[in-house]
This record gives sequence, structure tokens and C-alpha cells, in this order.
Amino acid sequence: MSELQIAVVTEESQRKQKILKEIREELHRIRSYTPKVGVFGDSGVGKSSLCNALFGRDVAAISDVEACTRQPQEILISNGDAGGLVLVDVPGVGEDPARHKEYVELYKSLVPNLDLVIWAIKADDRKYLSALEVYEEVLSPAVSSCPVLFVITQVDKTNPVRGWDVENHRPGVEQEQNIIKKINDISSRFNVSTNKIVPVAAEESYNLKEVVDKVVDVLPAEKRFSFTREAKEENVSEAAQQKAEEGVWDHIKEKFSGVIEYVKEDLLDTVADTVREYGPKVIAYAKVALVGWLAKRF
Ligand SMILES: Nc1nc2c(ncn2[C@@H]2O[C@H](COP(=O)(O)OP(=O)(O)OP(=O)(O)O)[C@@H](O)[C@H]2O)c(=O)[nH]1
Ligand SMILES: [Mg+2]
Repeated sequence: MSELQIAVVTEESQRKQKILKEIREELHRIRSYTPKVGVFGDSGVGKSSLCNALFGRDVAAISDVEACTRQPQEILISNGDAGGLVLVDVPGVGEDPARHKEYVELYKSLVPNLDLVIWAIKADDRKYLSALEVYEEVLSPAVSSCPVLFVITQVDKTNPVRGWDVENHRPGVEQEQNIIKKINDISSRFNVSTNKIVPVAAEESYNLKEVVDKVVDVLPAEKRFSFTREAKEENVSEAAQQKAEEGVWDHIKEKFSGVIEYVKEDLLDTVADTVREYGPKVIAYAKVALVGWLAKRF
């Protein structure tokens, strides 16, 4: 090789190394991202119970008698690994007409810093007029770009209450029909797609996987992984895992569009390097997902 050829090869390899380093840094950033999730809903609808069930950790003391969440409370939940997740538990939406304005201002100041809002409505609650007002002022697509997932809580209390399928921990036939009615009602009142409304019964572990699936659908690509990382493993479906993992790579492809083709061959090794810190399961999964992703996207 001539000196010129050697210089060209060296320059090329340095350029590749630089791109790969930037990709590695971006991967690390999104793998260890700490998402901030706001949980909105009247007092006692089951926000804390839902979070405890979703994340498998004791998020906050659950109270039946007194409203225990008055100030927005930020709770960092973490399993000791990278990232964690911040839950923002906000005081009851539309509970106290006298404080309506104050609450709306509070929500308005919170929302721009949130990656997701979980809006909880209790299955047997009929009067969500003030909640609707708050939603329109604070979170509707006209005023905010924050993704929102509606969760209908305590659906085991749906009429007929005795219709709950105790053995299989799921709604009976009649309850199911009423749950569908409730979904349609919320969909038309809040003007949101039924895809963004999930019925759950946290204390019955009913439909928690569906919540994670839908969260993954409403989050932007680069934030999906961080949410599935923190959810309790049994609540994360394979499809959710796959979408979350693909979200990582779609984000990388988008952010490095123009140069990613150039380092395509080296990406697999980079994956192995970068996910090592997340344990063997993630390595195996990320590799499988990446091979499939490369085949699909290139
Ligand atoms: N039957 C039934 N009860 C539930 C379910 N989820 C929560 N509850 C009960 O509802 C009550 C309120 O639950 P929390 O999780 O404390 O509600 P919260 O929205 O966090 O309440 P605040 O913190 O006061 O705003 C508790 O008694 C729970 O045991 C459920 O899926 N089914
Ligand atoms: Mg609570």
C-alpha cells in the first residue's frame, strides 16, 4: 500500500470509529434514560395501586379512607440498574371546584416536563365533567404534545359487580359489554381513540400487560425501552419488548441517518458492547431484534 492509500484507510477507519462512538453514547443515553410519568386522576381511583401493580414495587402507601395525595409527589422508582423512572403523583383532578384554577395552573406547569401521562378514571365513576375540562385545558392535542393513556381502573367493580369471573380474574360477559360502553363513552367525551383507553383491575392483576403494550404505542421510539425496562417483567409482553427494542434502533437510524449505512457491519459488535451492562437477557434480545431490524429497515 502506498502512503496515500494508508492515509486514506486510516482516515476512513477513524471516521468510522468516531461515528460508532457517537452511536454508543446515544445508545447509552436512551438505555439509561429516566422517563417521567404523571399519574392523573381523582383521589381514590386507584392510581397508587395501579403503579404498584405495574412496576411491582411499593410506590406509595395506599389509603382507602383519607385522600393521601395532596401535593404533587415525585417518586423515583429504581431497581438499582441504570435509569429508573420518576412517577409524579398529582392531586385529584377536578375534585375541588374552589381550587380548580390553582390545580389547572399546577398541571400546566408539570406537563411540559412529563414524557407520559396516565389518566385514571374509575370504572363506576360517571361524573367526569370537571376532569374533561382539565384535560381540554392541559393535555388535549391542541395544547400539549405529551402522550396520554387513559386507564379505566377497578373494572372488577363494573356492573354487575357480582359478574366478575373470580376464578380467571377477569370481567364476566355482562361486565365486558359494560366496559366496552365505558371505553366508547370516554372516547367520545374526551375525543380520543379507543386505542388509548385501557380497562384494568390492578388488585386482580387484570390487563396490566395491555397497559404496557399501549404505553409503548403512545411513546416516541427512543423512550419505549426505558419504560419497559422499569415495568414488572410479567407485565411486558414479547410484542412490547420487541417494539421497545426496535424503537431504540429506529431512533438511532433516524438520528444518524446518512452515516449509519457506513458503519452497518460494525453495529452488531457495538450492540454487544453497549448492552453488556444490561444483563444477558437484554444482550440476547437486542441481538435478535437488531438482526431482524437490519433486515427490515435496510
Ligand atoms: N376492587 C378494587 N379495588 C381497588 C383496585 N385498585 C385499587 N383499589 C382500592 O381503591 C382504594 C384506593 O386506591 P389507591 O391506589 O390508594 O388510590 P389513589 O388514586 O392512589 O388515591 P389517592 O392517593 O388518595 O389519590 C384502595 O382501597 C384500593 O385497595 C382494584 O383494581 N379493584
Ligand atoms: Mg395514591
